[in-house]
Amino acid sequence: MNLLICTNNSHKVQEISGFFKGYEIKSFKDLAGFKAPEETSLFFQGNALLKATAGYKASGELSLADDSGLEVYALGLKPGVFSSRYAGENATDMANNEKLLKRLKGEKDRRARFVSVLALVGSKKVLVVTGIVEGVILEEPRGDNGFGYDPLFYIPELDKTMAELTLEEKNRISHRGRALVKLAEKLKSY
Ligand code: ITT
Repeated sequence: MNLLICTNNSHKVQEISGFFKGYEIKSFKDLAGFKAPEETSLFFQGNALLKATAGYKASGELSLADDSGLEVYALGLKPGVFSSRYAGENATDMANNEKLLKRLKGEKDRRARFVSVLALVGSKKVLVVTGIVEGVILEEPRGDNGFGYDPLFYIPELDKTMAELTLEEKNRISHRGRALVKLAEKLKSY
């Protein structure tokens, strides 16, 4: 069975692949000449469906997209769908993290959550699931694993940031991991 993971983010491919043992995995990077669609929706669901639908049209294979982001309560749930572009188009993770720390300077309420919406598009039907993990934004980064805002995202129950977790540990508690568990359940009767 083939699965197209509709992303250009190699970290997402790594995290998602672990849930699809036995599948032949490809991503957008394997589709010659393919250009990922612009993420024009203001909702995770909308962008996940845009990416999964574009992947399915281009490949004809079962296509799974993740649209995800960080929602910070004191910032009115920003950066949200703009998480990867917070410090500008093509911003680096470091620039995004620096902007976040600047925006939260002096802020006492540092609660935040990661949200992942997965959309699966295939010949039979469309599945959409959501996963969430709650945490707190630290004042300084900690840890080298993961990507994006992981070094700033502290999980009190584990006394670790997301970037201090192994891939397996992150998948067990992360927004994406939680959404993938829900998707696996739905896939049983796909
Ligand atoms: P694709 O659109 O190609 O999948 P992307 O990284 O641009 O790749 P999104 O548009 O869904 O993906 O943006 C997600 C951003 O949210 C991501 O770049 C990070 O800044 C942040 N993010 C999402 N999940 C994260 C995670 O597990 N750890 C840290 N940051 C995360």
